[in-house]
Amino acid sequence: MRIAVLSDIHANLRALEVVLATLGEVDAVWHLGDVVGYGPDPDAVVERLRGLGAIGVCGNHDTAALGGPEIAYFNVDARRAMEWTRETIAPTTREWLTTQPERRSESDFSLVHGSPRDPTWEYVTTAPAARLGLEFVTTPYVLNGHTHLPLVFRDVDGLVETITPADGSVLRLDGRPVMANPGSVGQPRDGDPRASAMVLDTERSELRWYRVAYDIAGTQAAMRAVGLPARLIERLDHGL
Ligand SMILES: [Mn+2]
Repeated sequence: MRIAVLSDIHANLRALEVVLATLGEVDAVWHLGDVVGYGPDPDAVVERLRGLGAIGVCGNHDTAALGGPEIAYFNVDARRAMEWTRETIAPTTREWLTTQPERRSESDFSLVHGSPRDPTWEYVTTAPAARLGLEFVTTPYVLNGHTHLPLVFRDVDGLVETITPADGSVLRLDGRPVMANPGSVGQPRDGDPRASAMVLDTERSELRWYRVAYDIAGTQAAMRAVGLPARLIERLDHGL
């Protein structure tokens, strides 16, 4: 099976469509949360994922969109965008978001937004944090998002190594514990404004990363049209 692994789409439909076209034929779509928030197309993105039969987990922006207390911890721009998201989303979007669990496991893979220890909030950016997360699950592999950074931690005989995947990078899954982050479809933060995504090939036991250029100006125009914060619009140019 070829499985698209998408995280932090953040209501960016243009980025999502180009990513799906680039990844090509897939047998399944797994998402790692933060489907909505920041971006201008929450209903259309959820509709698209629903149509694809995507399964996944909720992120902190998804639970905030449902009225959760997470919004209190957002910065001023994220909060304004979330208030708009809450007012905008259709009942069907709300229903779909409600069905997304905090964590799920699919064969050898645990899916979470932040980390296995704290699916809602923990940002895994260091090897020690990854080690604690990997100890928390019974599957060899963890797929996570939240940081918006394509990043891999692999436990090599008790030493956790850090790998920063680029476009086209391939990681072979050989049984050693791995925590892998596809990066963000809708709001990359590693300085590369292109959408980031990953494909899991279960026959070959490998992960492959993709970076995909999309119509950033189109997303920015859509954000401007609904009055989303200027700083959120601008950061898409820089991938920050
Ligand atoms: Mn996010």
